[in-house]
Amino acid sequence: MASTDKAARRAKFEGTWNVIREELMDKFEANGMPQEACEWYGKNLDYNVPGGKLNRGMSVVDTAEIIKGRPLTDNEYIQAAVLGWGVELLQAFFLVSDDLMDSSITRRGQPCWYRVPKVGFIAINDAIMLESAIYQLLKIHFKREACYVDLLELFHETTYQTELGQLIDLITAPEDEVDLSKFSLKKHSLIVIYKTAFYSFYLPVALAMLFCNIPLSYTLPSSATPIEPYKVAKDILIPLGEYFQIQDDFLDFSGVPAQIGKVGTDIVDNKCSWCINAALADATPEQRKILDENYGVKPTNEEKELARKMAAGKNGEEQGYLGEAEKRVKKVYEDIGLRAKYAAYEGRVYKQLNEMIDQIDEGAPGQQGVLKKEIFTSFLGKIYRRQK
Ligand code: GPP
Ligand code: MG
Ligand code: MG
Ligand code: MG
Repeated sequence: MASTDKAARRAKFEGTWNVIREELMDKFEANGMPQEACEWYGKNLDYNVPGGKLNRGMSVVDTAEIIKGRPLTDNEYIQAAVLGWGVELLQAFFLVSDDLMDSSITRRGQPCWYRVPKVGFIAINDAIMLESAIYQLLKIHFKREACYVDLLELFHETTYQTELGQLIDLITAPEDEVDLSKFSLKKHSLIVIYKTAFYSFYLPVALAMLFCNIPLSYTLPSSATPIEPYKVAKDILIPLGEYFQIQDDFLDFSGVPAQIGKVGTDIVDNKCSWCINAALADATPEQRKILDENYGVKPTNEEKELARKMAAGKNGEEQGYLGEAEKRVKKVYEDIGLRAKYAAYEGRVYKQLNEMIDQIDEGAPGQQGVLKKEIFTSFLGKIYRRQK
């Protein structure tokens, strides 16, 4: 896809946000909420929903067009965009909550919502309201459609899966008890499939498939064996989502705030990240000792104070600062050659995913209403070698 085409598609999708925002505000105001509350809700929506990469939301629209094999009509576009913004609202709900749980500093290049003056723990209710907004929108746009219950179930099931993932992410990373022997790549895989892959990859595609009335099973002329398209999609999208979260883990270590829009917290937060697991696999006894002693160790108040001063008037925390313990862990990562290990992993997984995608049976040329390779290659293209 040419870059201007990409920009135009993004602009079109972004253009639907105002309509959707108005609908949510109207619903809110119809409950007789005071002016002050309307302003708060509007700010919650504006601060947390539209400012991301929008890959998940736009994928719903893109996938629907690929399945139909033609541009969507104006009505279809609005409906698909509602599903896309539903995924973005779900993501906003997760991120506002996740930043509280991870004690994160910045998100999308600005302070996390809970750190905005006057917000604090009100962010918990705001997050829940972002989730409710999904169901307000589905009711307005899909109540009379045959796919309504399937859409509801899919959003609910995916939310549940993500909460399972978040739970194991959190309990594998206790604040007061660092024990690296509890980590493994197998545990990491389970965490990231649940906390990220279902909602970020399977959800947008499955929503588009339901929207396009793709049945649970169909048979193509090339083979008598029925195809189960939701299973085929899941079998590719879950490993794709796992790869995406490994990128997120790697960027948490290697990315700078100006590039990734957030300050990495995985080392200090004692997370079962891909990086620590990959490092543990190759660490010498000396390196292992450094990791044991420094992983999950918070910066001291003196280190924080110094970082603030060094940031010369700017908010030191938001620029990102490293405590001595975190620096030692990062030095071991560098000495072990984590960057090269990651590059090798990325090359391998990219090849494997392309091979899996190549197996998809698309039926006759131009056949509509079936799975197409392009659904998956476009996703892979969007994330391959991403830097943010
Ligand atoms: C990302 O993990 C996972 C989520 C955003 C899911 C949160 C789920 C909830 C039920 C709240 P992460 O902490 O690595 O993301 P980031 O690096 O962006 O903070
Ligand atoms: Mg986080
Ligand atoms: Mg988290
Ligand atoms: Mg992360």
